[in-house]
Amino acid sequence: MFGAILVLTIMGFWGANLITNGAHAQNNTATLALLPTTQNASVNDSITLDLLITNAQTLGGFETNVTYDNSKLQLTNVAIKTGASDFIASTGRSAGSVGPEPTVANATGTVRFGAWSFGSNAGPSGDGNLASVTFTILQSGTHTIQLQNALISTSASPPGQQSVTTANASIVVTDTSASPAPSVSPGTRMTFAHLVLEGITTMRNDDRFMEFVFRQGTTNITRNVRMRTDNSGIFSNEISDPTKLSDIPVGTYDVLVNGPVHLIRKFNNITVPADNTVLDFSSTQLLAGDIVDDNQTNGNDYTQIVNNFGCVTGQTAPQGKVCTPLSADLNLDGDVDIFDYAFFVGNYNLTGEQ
Ligand SMILES: [Ca+2]
Ligand SMILES: [Ca+2]
Ligand SMILES: [Ca+2]
Repeated sequence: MFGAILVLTIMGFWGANLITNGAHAQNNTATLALLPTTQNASVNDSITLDLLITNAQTLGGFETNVTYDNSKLQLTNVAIKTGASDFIASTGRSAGSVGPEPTVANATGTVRFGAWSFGSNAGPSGDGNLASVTFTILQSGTHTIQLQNALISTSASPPGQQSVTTANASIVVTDTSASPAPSVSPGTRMTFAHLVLEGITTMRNDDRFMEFVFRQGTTNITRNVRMRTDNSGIFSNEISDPTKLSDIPVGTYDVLVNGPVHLIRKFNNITVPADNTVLDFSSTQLLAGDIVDDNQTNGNDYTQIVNNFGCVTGQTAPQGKVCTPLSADLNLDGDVDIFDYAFFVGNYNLTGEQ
């Protein structure tokens, strides 16, 4: 009885609030996406998509529509992840599900479902898997599956609402019955990375590209991954680029990580598993100062600090200074000041790992 009342209360809260789906993504905005974004299949195949949230902030609950062409796809299962080890309950909260009704869904081509949680602990922040959705393919062609009217509530009491955008709004399923099957299935694995940069312990506004080199013997696999910070300054894959690391073959690597103005740091014996995972490089920060990217901090980098010193994004350059590019902003906070200088001096004349 208590559970039923709570569900009605939370659904009432959701229903009473404006939908912010589709808003411009900001750093306090969560993202919902169905992954993988593309996959190949044949008629009568069963395909499963994972519903992933990124940048959740004290997640309390979620609800979303999944909309599809019911002449081409039939919904066969929605598995909402509310177990004690699942993301929504991972801080010790109890979770339950809302919906779905697959029979109704296949009559209309839309299914709505979600989950709620309660407990004394704050809900989880960061990225996690919320549900999986399985379809049987009825017809060949390209099929689009969309997320619509998504709502995210926080675990605060009373619950707050976190804005949400559905970045990957469409999934293309290409029928391959008329062409040879690819020798390697794309699979549904999701591989993420976390890393920290010196001097950054809070959120930054801009996404940054990080270079990862996965090395086995003399073979290097290089990926440039768009990443963004959470509230603690930990960088994670930006959701518009979620699969950049997901095709790294399973195995053990030495991984070299290069930041935008940083010396390379090498992490040895990193295992890439077949399952969804986060490769955690956040135990050791990348050192700042390699402005001219040659994996050394020397006089060339210092010259750029001097050129940029006193510059602030959006403001007129101080006399005698050159503010474009503002590449000496070592802590990525939009200016070049004594803090950037201090990081540089502390790391002067170093060479990164290789
Ligand atoms: Ca570098
Ligand atoms: Ca340099
Ligand atoms: Ca700065």
